[in-house]
Amino acid sequence: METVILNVQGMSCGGCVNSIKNVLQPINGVISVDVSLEKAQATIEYDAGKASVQMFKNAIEDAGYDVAS
Ligand SMILES: [Cu+2]
Repeated sequence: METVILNVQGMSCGGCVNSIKNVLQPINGVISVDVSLEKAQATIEYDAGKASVQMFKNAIEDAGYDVAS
């Protein structure tokens, strides 16, 4: 199991937090998702054999937010 922390730009409220959780949790291989509005971060535990950081970035960007590299 791997853990990655992504810096997410553009979140302004709890609805944004839920939006990001909702796009990350269904990705195959994602074990847990924690999103902090205060830190502007998403912490994702995942199985690296099934999911990748690039998939998470794409999902977050498709939802209308930006991921700082
Ligand atoms: Cu919001």
